[in-house]
Amino acid sequence: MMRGSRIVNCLCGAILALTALAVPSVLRAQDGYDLWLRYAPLDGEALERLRRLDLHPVASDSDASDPTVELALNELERGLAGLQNAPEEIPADGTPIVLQCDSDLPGPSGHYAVQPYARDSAQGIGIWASEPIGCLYGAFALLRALAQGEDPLTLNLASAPAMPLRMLNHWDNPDGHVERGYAGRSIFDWWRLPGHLDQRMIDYARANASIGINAVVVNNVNARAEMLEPRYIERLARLADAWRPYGIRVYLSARFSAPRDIGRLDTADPLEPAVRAWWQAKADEIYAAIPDFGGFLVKANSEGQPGPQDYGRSHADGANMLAEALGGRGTVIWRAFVYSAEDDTDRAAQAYAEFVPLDGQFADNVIVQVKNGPIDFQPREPFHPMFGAMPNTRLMLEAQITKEYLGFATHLAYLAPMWEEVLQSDTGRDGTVAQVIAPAGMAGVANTGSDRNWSGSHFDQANWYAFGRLAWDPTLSSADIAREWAAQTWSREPATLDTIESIMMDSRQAVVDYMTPLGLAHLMGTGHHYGPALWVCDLARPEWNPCYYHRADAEGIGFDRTATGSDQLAQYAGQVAARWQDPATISDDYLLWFHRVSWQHTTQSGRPLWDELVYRYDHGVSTVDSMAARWASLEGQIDARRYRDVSEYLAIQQAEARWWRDASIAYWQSINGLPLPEGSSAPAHSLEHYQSLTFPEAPGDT
Ligand code: BDP
Repeated sequence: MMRGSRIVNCLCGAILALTALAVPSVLRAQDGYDLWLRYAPLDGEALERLRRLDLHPVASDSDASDPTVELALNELERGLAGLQNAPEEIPADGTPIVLQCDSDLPGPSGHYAVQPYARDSAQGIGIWASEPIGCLYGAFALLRALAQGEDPLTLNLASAPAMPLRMLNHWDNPDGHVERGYAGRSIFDWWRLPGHLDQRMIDYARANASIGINAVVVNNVNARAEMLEPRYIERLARLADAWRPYGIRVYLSARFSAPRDIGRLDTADPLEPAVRAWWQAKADEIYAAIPDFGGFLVKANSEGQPGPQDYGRSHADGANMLAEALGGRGTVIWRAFVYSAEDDTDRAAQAYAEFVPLDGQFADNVIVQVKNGPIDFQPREPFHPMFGAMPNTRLMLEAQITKEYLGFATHLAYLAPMWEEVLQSDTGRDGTVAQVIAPAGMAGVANTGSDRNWSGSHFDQANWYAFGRLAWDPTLSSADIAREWAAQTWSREPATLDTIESIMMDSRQAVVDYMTPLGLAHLMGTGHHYGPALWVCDLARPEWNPCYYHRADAEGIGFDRTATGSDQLAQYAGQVAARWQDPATISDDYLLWFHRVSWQHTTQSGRPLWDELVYRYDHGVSTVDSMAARWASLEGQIDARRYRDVSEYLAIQQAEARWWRDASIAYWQSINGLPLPEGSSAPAHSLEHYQSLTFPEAPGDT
């Protein structure tokens, strides 16, 4: 680095420092685009320390020309400059951050160690990895720690991903509509690709790499066959090239009937040689353009999608046919989210019934992807009974980052506590869910869109972040993740962080309480899933109706999944089932999920069910009020624009929590005729009013 440029640096630094005096850095205008990668200037001792050390990244000769190592160096420069409020220039001397990316450090792909070292009289920080991507992850880990004000000379960060696939599933259609998307249009601009690559595609890859995400399915599981046509393969190749240095492999959702839809065959039967040959040729064509193509994600024989059962074949027949086409080059991810139009058994039992008998029949490069719970991404579900029940099949967890059933982007709901709950669940068979999925991975249905802040709300960025962090290390606590995210995204001020963390940690249970307390599920509006619709009972298929799930009448409420009902409880290991077997002892969280009880049933709180239900609704509403009040206490601590964005969304959430509470209570009272418990206020409107509301403009529909 030339001295001359240092002098210029110093002048620039002085100008920036003056600006910083005028507006404290924490209050400078933010629009959310930078996500958790703001690298906002440090202050006090943490800033002094960094300036004293004068850190500068260098790579060993053998690594220097690798594009991923170059990204790591650039990121360190950018981060250090931001944190020190200094221009992005490499100092001539100072303390080196030495990247050694071809070391013999043992561990799975992506692992790294970040530690200070002393050699002779020189000291430095080392980032050790056995491949470039480990160095990039290590660089992000170092910056994450520095951004939280930590001392680089006392750091000892050694980490390895807990599972190989840390994946986002985009439910984005090629026309730009995002199914269940609440953040605008798709971020993938197929129209201008491959000629033009939007900068957002780089910023997106960088954000993913910063949290260890290494796989992206770019299109909706309700897939269009045209995504497999040459013109899309060419566009996907441009994305794959751009994302490769960030360690991200691209995947496609494949429509099972593609050989018929676009291949001019008259069948898609997986045992038909012409069909097998078509997929083989398609796979070869994709690999010619994208040598590290990840593979196919398939939704088959589910909600009207085509699949092998259309030809009397099994899920294993279908998955194995595609697995053979990919060969050792890629993976088939076959979704277990199935329930049948003809099957009138409990929907919660159907995936297990279809898949568990197939255990051991799937090819080695097939992974079966299972949603966290047995129904469908509800605010709270028990873990899916398939976890632990297929010891000879690799199972992957599917979580929904986009909040289809938790208030869209306008409700603040931090989802990590929900994922923590499922990951830590003991299956009673093969360890915890986190242990069961360790050989495969985790997929999250993405919440990104064209909105400037990416996720539709500032706080929904935390769900993207937490998903990546938990997929990397499912033993992290949701509270710790909330705090580290908030420190990078909002402010490092401890009192502000306490407040933000407390809001986040209360938020998911609040949604459960005002929407679907005590184990209730699927009471949302038809189609768009916005708002309460508990009364809907006339849709063609029984399991599309809220009344199918709550089963309320004058006597009682809840779904009996014990031996006297659907017996779905028997799909769990004995010790797990035993915990949920008895309505007198089961946790209130799962009561109405597994049991049908009278309105007078005594709950764990000691209150009768009806009183407890109303108590929970009230509690959900008052928690949101308190979240809004806590946020209001931060005025002046947070930059004005984001402060206002969040305040306005919280006001929407306050109103909608009341709407959920009031509509629900009005409906239950129309069924049970019971008076409200003492001190609880009557719904603001009549049941008919709530039933009359329609929302043609609700986003994200199918
Ligand atoms: C449901 C969504 C629907 C998805 C489906 C799935 O409402 O849009 O297609 O999940 O996961 O929750 O396939």
